[in-house]
Amino acid sequence: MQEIINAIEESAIKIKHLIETGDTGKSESENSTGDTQLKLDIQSDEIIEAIFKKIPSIKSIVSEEQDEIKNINPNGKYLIAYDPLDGSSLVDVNLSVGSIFGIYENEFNAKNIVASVYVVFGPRVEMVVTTDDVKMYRLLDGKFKFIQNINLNEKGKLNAPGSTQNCWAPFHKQLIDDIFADGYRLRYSGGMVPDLHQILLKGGGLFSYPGTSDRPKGKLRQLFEVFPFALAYEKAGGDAIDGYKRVLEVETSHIHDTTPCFFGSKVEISRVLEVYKNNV
Ligand code: FDP
Repeated sequence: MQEIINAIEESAIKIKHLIETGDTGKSESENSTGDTQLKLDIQSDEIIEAIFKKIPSIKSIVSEEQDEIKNINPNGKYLIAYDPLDGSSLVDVNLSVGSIFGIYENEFNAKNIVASVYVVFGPRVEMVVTTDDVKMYRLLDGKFKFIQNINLNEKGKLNAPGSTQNCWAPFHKQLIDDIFADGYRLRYSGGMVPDLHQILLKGGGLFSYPGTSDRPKGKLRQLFEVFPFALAYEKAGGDAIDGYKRVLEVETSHIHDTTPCFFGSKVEISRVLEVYKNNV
């Protein structure tokens, strides 16, 4: 596992340089989910793939930017699903973005996730590694240094509601309105990595990306985005659900499947469950 973490550190240093100097324009192509790929998406993907290909313990990789799983080492132990540059459309306005990695064994599905890593590229570069606990590192003088363990409080103060309000179900809108009415503050940049990182570091709250009228299964991808953060939230003492159950119990039938998702501290997630159970 350590060689994978080292590889992610190496890729993060290269991607930081790419973000700082690269072209933020669109490419000619779309990814499997139908998003127009930016040149930065493709270049970040190439950086990570080239580094992962040198790691003997990696059996297979699959990127959000690609259609298929790539088998690298038949004797490798780990399978890695990654989103090379999540929120890449925010680079041109100089907001934070991130890379997300889900590390699996045997098969790409929630039951088999054994670790996750995300890197936040903001004013600082930080890497959060989840195994049995959640550890944050910061890039200082060219090296990642351990800063702190991350633990969520029982209840937080932030609310990050995703998607477009006119596509929300009425009961979901009511839930979000009620949370704000109770004094929660809006924190939503449109980048999943910094938005979830903020809630983790500020002690708690709720991030939601529900099923909507235009996307009944939500927008966020299970293997590349939802499961890696679900592991981090659970190990930090919070929860991650699809409205009804743990997202780490959601089945995957295709590598690019999406799922509605809610990440937060215990109190906020119980509140979501309470509302959703009456609205199946
Ligand atoms: P993006 O499409 O810019 O890559 O991964 C998808 C994502 O960003 C997340 O980072 C973010 O949380 C979400 O989309 C934002 O979607 P909405 O604008 O629909 O809320």
